[in-house]
Amino acid sequence: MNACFIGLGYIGLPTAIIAARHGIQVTGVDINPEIVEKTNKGELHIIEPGLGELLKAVVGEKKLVASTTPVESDAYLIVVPTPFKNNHEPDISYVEAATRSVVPLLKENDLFIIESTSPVGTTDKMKDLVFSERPELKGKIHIAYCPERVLPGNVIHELVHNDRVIGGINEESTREAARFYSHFVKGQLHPTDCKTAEMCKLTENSSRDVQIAFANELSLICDKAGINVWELISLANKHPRVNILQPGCGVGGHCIAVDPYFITSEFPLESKLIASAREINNYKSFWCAEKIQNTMLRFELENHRKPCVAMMGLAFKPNIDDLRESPAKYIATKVMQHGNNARILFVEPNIESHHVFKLTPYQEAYEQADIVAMLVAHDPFKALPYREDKIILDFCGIYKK
Ligand code: SAJ
Repeated sequence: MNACFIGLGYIGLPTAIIAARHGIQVTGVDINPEIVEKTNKGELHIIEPGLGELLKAVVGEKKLVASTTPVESDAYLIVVPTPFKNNHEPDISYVEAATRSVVPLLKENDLFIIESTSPVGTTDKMKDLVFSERPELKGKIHIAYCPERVLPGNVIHELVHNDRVIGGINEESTREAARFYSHFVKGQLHPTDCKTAEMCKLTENSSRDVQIAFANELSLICDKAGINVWELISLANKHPRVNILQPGCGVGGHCIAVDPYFITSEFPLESKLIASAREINNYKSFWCAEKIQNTMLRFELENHRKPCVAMMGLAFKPNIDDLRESPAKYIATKVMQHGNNARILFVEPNIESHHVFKLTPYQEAYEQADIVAMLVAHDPFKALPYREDKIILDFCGIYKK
């Protein structure tokens, strides 16, 4: 069976590799010629543990070939980004462009699958686009929406073992899409229609955003009430049916912080809780920056000198090197802009260097700082002994104090 994956990013490339590992002849397509070139040399352009060896194997066996243009296949998978415009309107132009690129190649009995996180109704729109260009294919090809839910850093395992939702435009499409995934997915395949599958992906991530917003709101309340929010949540979670998540310095990444807008932009009157969760999580980052700045001012008033401040962590979540859409980066930037030449040390143990932030090793920064802002709960920070002689702003529960 031949499959053409359009989009060789954090999801498309690993999925193309796994499919190739399971006997599917794969063409991986990307508009970036450098990505195509690197992939054909068996070199990864993304960071994902264990994926490099698999890529080398499938490229060596010629089971995966990268190209800048799609080739005729039996199955086409759209795995391109779906960002949102600055008014939080979802942008499906990449999905549309990818769809248009394969329309001329489609033939009877082909399978067309969208994996990209999309606003509800996108698959139907792409179906209409295909059939308006190729009316003779109406009812002759299978079209489905099949979202992914893998966690960066654990992609290889989750691609194979996670359950998947298979949303066809009709039952036959659902069946054919499930047959395709059964080549390499060991998790359960759950059939449904394409709109429900689109909404399912948005629901999963919006539910998490709401849960995190609850934890962040608790942290603001506890700060005012003089209660240790970490102890409070730990005690509440002793209840057999309570599971409150952890406060942080905000919500980052291009999933949890983005997907809820796909719902609120389409259902603005109905999605009040989802919308306010976004506001709370965005406000938390602003609140953290304010707290650091106020602490710096108070230090200067009491000590008649400017403080040395350590900003511990820049990544968007613990123990990764990805700074995209990172709240910690936003906070570090705000503090740097208003630092009125206080000495600010930036720490990110998962990257070597950064083009904006001059990095300091975390032990050195911790030692030198008067004020320590714990922004991201990276494991190495948990080994740093708590120091009563420093002002520690623990936004992510390193010490749970
Ligand atoms: N966060 C908190 N407190 C928590 C958990 C997370 O503040 O208790 C923050 C993190 O620091 C981070 C953000 O939320 O800034 C998102 O973190 P995440 O743990 O949700 O990780 P993601 O965004 O890499 O992965 C999520 C996952 N979705 C769910 O858990 C429902 C993953 O399964 C999805 O595949 C991924 O989004 C995606 O691509 O949609």
